[in-house]
Amino acid sequence: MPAFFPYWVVVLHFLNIFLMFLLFRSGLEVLSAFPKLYWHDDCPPGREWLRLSKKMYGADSRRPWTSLDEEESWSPVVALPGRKNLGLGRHWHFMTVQFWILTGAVYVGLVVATGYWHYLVPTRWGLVPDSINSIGTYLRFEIPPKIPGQPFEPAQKLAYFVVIFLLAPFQIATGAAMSPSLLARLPWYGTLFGGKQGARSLHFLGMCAFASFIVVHVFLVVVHGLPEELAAIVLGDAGADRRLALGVGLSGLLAIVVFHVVITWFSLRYRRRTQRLLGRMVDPMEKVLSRTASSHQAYRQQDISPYHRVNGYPPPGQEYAAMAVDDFRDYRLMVGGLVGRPLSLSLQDLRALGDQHQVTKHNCIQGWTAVAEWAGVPLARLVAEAGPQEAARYLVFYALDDKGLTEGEGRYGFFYETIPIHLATAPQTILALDMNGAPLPIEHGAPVRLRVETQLGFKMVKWIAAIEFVAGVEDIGMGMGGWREDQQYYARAAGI
Ligand SMILES: Nc1nc2c(c(=O)[nH]1)N[C@H]1C(S)=C(S)[C@@H](COP(=O)(O)O)O[C@H]1N2
Ligand SMILES: [Mo]
Repeated sequence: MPAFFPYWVVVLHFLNIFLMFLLFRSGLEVLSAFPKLYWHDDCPPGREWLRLSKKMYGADSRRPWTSLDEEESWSPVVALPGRKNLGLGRHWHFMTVQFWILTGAVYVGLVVATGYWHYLVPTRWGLVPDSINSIGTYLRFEIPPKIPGQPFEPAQKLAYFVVIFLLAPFQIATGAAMSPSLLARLPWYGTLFGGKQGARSLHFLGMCAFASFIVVHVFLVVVHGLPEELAAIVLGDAGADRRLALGVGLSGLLAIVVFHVVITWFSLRYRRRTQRLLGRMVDPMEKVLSRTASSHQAYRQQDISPYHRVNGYPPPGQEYAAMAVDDFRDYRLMVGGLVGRPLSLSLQDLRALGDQHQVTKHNCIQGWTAVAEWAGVPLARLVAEAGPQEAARYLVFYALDDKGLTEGEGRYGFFYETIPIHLATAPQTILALDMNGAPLPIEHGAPVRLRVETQLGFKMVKWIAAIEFVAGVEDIGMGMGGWREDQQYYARAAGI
């Protein structure tokens, strides 16, 4: 039998504290972008079971609003980095989660290899009544006895087991169930959790469970006798020098606090650098998911959401309004760049290129979802028609909405996004002309919008004016791969 607190437990326990706090704070940042929780993927305004925002927008509101208006600015004291930085919060979350899973895997590996699992894994049902007894003992303000020959009392062992072997995997599973690529590839996986909104809600409740565990855990460590317990978990030996243990323990906690202060400040001060640095660790993981996944969604007509949120205000100009009253008769989609055959296509030309229907689920990066039927031209047809040159690697979609005019908030420029050519030719990538059996409504992107069903919503450019084939995205806009990447520091990778 190993010592009760071998060094690897001490080290991994500390690493876990360090990573968990990063996950808590960055998770709250993600939540702040859509601080509402639902049990159904239709998620209409007003039907949320939890709303952490005072703002209310009705589905029937007369004042135009978009989902970005629902975003809240949370303090950097609670959220990482705070102040409406969804893109950077996601970066921190996805960077950290890789290390957290690795830490967990190493821990479980060692727990199994060393036989430490005897202390953590219940091997007889009697542990349950014993745990209830233990809790009763605590409620009489006494400390229950340890299991003979083991470091923990029964309720403690059971709680650790539940947290390590049930709650942690549950958080990973519900987290994965929010990835649009994964959901597009394996829609059944989402249904295990009641859809993406179910997964969001459960992921949030899982976080609450983790937080409650930590509070009770710390409280009971104090109750059990802080000096010895601290010596045990900091130095691996309950009999070790207490002052040393206190010193090391406090230094560890202080180091975590200082680290958080520094990265929060850095993230807010140097947003572009943070986006690039963390992107280097997040993009490869996203690539693995996004590369292998292609969308095969086939929801039924009755799954179509009665209410579909809007993100992005329509183009405000006279020119667009004039085109719209004319049912876009004068509209032309320009296709150019590194192609053999530049094109200029009217809506009629586009309709002649194909008519693909699909009922799919939209995943906005903020967290909301909605199911709709989209119909239009497979983008692969248009790519074939234009004949990309050897050097063409990305497609740029230029839109008609100037965000400086429609949104402000210090952001400016016409909306655009890029996608790699392999996504352009994916089976459910279409230029949509119709939504739910009618021509695209203005707010959803009339006359033409992109649908790339493995990606987050921000890639699906509405009000498309032109498509350009390019070798790289560095020279487009600010070079980060799209307007939201440039201006809101989102990841270019949009499969998670
Ligand atoms: N031109 C343009 N396209 C855009 C946006 C925008 O602001 N402008 N917002 C994007 C985002 S973030 C999302 S979630 C979807 C929303 O599509 P919907 O309004 O049809 O629901 O459009 C995307 N396409
Ligand atoms: Mo979005």
